[in-house]
Amino acid sequence: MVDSKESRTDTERPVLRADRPAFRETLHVGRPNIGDMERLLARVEDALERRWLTNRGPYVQELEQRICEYVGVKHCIAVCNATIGLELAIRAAGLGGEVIVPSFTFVATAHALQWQGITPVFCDVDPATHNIDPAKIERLITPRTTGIIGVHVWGRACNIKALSDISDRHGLPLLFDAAHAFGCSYRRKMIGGFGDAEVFSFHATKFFNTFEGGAVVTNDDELAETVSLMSNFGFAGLDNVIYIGTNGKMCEVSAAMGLTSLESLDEFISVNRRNHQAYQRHLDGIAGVTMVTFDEGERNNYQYIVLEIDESACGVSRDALVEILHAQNVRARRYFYPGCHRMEPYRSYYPNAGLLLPETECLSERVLCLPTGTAVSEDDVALICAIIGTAIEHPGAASAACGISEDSAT
Ligand code: T4K
Repeated sequence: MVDSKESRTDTERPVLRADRPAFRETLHVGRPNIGDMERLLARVEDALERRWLTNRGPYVQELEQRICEYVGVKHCIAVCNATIGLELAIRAAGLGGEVIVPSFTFVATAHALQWQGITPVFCDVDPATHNIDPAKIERLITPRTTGIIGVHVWGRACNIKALSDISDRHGLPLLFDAAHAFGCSYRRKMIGGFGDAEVFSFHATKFFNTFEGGAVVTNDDELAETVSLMSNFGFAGLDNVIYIGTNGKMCEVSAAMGLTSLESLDEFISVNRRNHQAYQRHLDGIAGVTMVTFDEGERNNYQYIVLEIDESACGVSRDALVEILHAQNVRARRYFYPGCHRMEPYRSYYPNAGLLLPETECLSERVLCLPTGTAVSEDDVALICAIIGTAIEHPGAASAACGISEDSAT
């Protein structure tokens, strides 16, 4: 990080050089937020003294209770990560055959199906929301369809009403990959209680983290019971296994981190919101750069700073901009490039899937994510935006100065 005095001077329009990046230390998308370390270490010490380290220990139970209260949902099953959480929810909801999902998501959403021999049927997204487009779902329903999974991309809720109507009309279970959406709401109700179940991620890169972790949340008693049993090998009491299961349990140290992170949740959100507003201010008016915004009437966690780069309007491609930012030690990310349908095994199974996914294809060529969170200051944001400004005003010079070939500048 540059010191604040230097960054203020530089932000007017920094001179970009490959041998002296604007940031001395790399800025990452997904740098973990850490709460009160002393409280965390005290909890870890307690767990060690108790010698109760996993298998739904007291911290896990407390975290589950706190999440139920925060989200306003009946059941929370804490799990070791959201990918396993999705697999559990999918299996417990009885999905098989084909399931309709967006391709514009982290590959875990599709893998959680394919891992169990279920075919993900990719649906295009609405370019305005980046979420699955309800208007394109029904044409994908076949006799083999057993469910729909919506993804609340960037924490912005799917069109839950439209998805629920489709699910009701066709008698299809509806799940949500809510990996991005802890702390967010839809129509003033916290995400977590919609559909048959929702799955949060508490991975280190999420604004609220348990190192690795996640949770399946639901208001359905039976589904909750099944997920809970399946997450513990299917054990329903000592020596009595009643389902196929896996080991999806969260451990006590992760839950200790979760309880500690929860105590700083408001602070994490307010820093993210501050940074989001700073990005908006600094990027305002740069032609060809559009920032994903959030409905201020809803609760948001603002954990993703997402830009869409329109090369025809700004003269620089998204990929060239990413290269320039990387050369300046800003590790911008191209989530979710190139889309699940262009990753294995899906691109081999469905080589022509892109024909039905024009919005996904277009979006995955335009989107980039920038660093935020408690490791990123407002001065950092100003400097990142100034780098983007320079790159767009002088693309050739910026690329050359960053040691990037002229060809990749556009
Ligand atoms: N569904 C959706 C829609 C998701 O986005 C995700 C995960 C899932 C499901 C599955 O959830 P989990 O099973 O993970 O709970 C990262 C995260 O690993 C992944 O959790 C997240 N989405 C995805 C969007 O981003 P990568 O492959 O980009 O991670 P990686 O290792 O490149 O880390 C990202 C950046 O974070 C790096 O530049 C460095 C920084 N970082 C990372 C870690 C782990 C740190 O500074 N400290 C750290 O400890 O996937």
